[in-house]
Amino acid sequence: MSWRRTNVALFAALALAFATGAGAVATGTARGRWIVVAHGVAAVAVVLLIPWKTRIIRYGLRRVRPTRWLSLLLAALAVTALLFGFGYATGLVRSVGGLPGMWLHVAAALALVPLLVWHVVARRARPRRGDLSRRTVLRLGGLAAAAGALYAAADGTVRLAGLPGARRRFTGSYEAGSFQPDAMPTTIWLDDPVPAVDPDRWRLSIVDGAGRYELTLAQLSTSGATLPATLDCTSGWYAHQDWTGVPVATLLRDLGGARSLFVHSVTGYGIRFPVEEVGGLFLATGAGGAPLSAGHGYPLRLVAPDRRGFWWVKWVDRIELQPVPPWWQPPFPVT
Ligand SMILES: Nc1nc2c(c(=O)[nH]1)N[C@H]1C(S)=C(S)[C@@H](COP(=O)(O)O)O[C@H]1N2
Ligand SMILES: [Mo]
Repeated sequence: MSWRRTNVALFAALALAFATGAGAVATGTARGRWIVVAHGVAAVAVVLLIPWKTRIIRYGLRRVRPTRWLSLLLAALAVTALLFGFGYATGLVRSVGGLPGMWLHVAAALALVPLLVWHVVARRARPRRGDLSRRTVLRLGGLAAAAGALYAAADGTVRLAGLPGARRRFTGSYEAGSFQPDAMPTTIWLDDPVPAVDPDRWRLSIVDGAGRYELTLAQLSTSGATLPATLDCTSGWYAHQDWTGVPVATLLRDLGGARSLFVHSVTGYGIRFPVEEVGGLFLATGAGGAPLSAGHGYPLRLVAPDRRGFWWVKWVDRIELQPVPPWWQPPFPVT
């Protein structure tokens, strides 16, 4: 492959890997399975391009540019992201020094984005006539086909060899502590502290079309409804639990033309749901027949089936119907 085509193909593969990676983190239903597969195929395409890119890099290093260290750092981060990605996907390397491999994978990928943008701008090549030629399209198609075939072969090998990677959920997560809430990891999205909530003073505020009212923990605990649902954290683990608590819809007296439901935590964390989803939401006071632990959201946490873990707000103290449109919720919460 020519240098130009190699660089264009590599950029396309990296851009696809980034987009599908973000998509994989957002998806919580089996319909999103193809995003995770496309992420793997894009990663294999990057690997296939390494021999060609290596030649370009060797040549480029003959010119002594002060910025070459940035380019080399970019290459190192890309290789790091690939290694942790494949390590996690196969199950061969699931953590390093106590840090989840998925977390390291995402950290390396996010760190390389600004460097990649700089690199593409600083070393840009002007588009040429032949860039969209039949030959280029055929080459790119060939690369995509090869990457797809190699991905399928690698996936089959992981299954045949019985590697841990074969037991992942469609999101890429590994099972951890199903039906044993005490064995389930506790995860904080960014920087929340685990709050000490005084159950006697704690109240759930409900704001709906009919106004505001409050419930005590004792009042919420009488329901005894249960809901089996799977918590799937974007850091790469999932757990099935039988949650006990109250369906959110039974607490809302009047939707009053609201467009979203804001679920607020004692810590200040909060998530906004489209009002169409309130029928599936559940507020849990317990899991596995016992009250929630402090780490898992005592006294009350949200259960949002088909949504990834960061939507499952812990230590909930207020649910509020609002006229605010649901897209006001960023795809990944910022705090
Ligand atoms: N208030 C609050 N709720 C939160 C979080 C948080 O940081 N703060 N983390 C979320 C994330 S990322 C996940 S995966 C789940 C983890 O739930 P667990 O700790 O009970 O396993 O809680 C979610 N709810
Ligand atoms: Mo999470």
